[in-house]
Amino acid sequence: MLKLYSYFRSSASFRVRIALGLKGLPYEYVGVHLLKEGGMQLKPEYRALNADGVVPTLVVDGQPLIQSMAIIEYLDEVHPEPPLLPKDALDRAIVRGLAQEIACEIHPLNNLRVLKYVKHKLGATDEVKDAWYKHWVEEGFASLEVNLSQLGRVGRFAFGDTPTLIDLCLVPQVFNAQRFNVDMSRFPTIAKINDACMALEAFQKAAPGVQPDSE
Ligand SMILES: N[C@@H](CCC(=O)N[C@@H](CS)C(=O)NCC(=O)O)C(=O)O
Repeated sequence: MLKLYSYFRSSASFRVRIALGLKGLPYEYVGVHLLKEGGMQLKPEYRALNADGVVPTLVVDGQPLIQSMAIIEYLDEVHPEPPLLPKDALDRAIVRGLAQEIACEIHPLNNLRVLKYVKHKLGATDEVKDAWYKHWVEEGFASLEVNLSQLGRVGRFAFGDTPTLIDLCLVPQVFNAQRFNVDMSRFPTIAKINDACMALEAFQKAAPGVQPDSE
């Protein structure tokens, strides 16, 4: 009953794929090519599901759900095991805050439509566009690295010894950072958490390289 509209390289889709994998939920994968024909996400058929023209969209029994963080929280509420948020309200706020450092502070600045605007409307060269991308990842990762260390709750994963919403956001953002040659040795805590996550099957199966629409 679950249908995921996704693009293999989309980090927001990657987050949801990890959640589905950790929860062991089967789903139908529908590839939405973000580049072909100017972007299939901008076609009226897709915008009828998600007016923003972005992936992912998860259709649950015919109801489209948008926004990866809301989708993940929905999945966590309906399928509580394994939990992706801590039980304690204060801990939950901490986890949401660190996850949102990635989802709200880094990712929106580097989204495809932002990069397209910077390049095609503002006339940035590829070098300038890539510098823009790296700048916001490096600035965001620098803050996240400090926050994770100061908080002192890093275990095997970002918050303790089981994956949480933070890890679901961190791994796809590291994947993107590596594509843009960000030097991850500057962020040893984030790099270590990424390695621990990528040892898990749910993260491996959600990775861009093994999706049905992977190129
Ligand atoms: N805040 C949204 C972001 C979704 C988003 O920006 N998705 C990107 C791929 S990671 C996208 O579809 N971009 C298409 C575009 O910019 O044209 C979420 O978390 O679901």
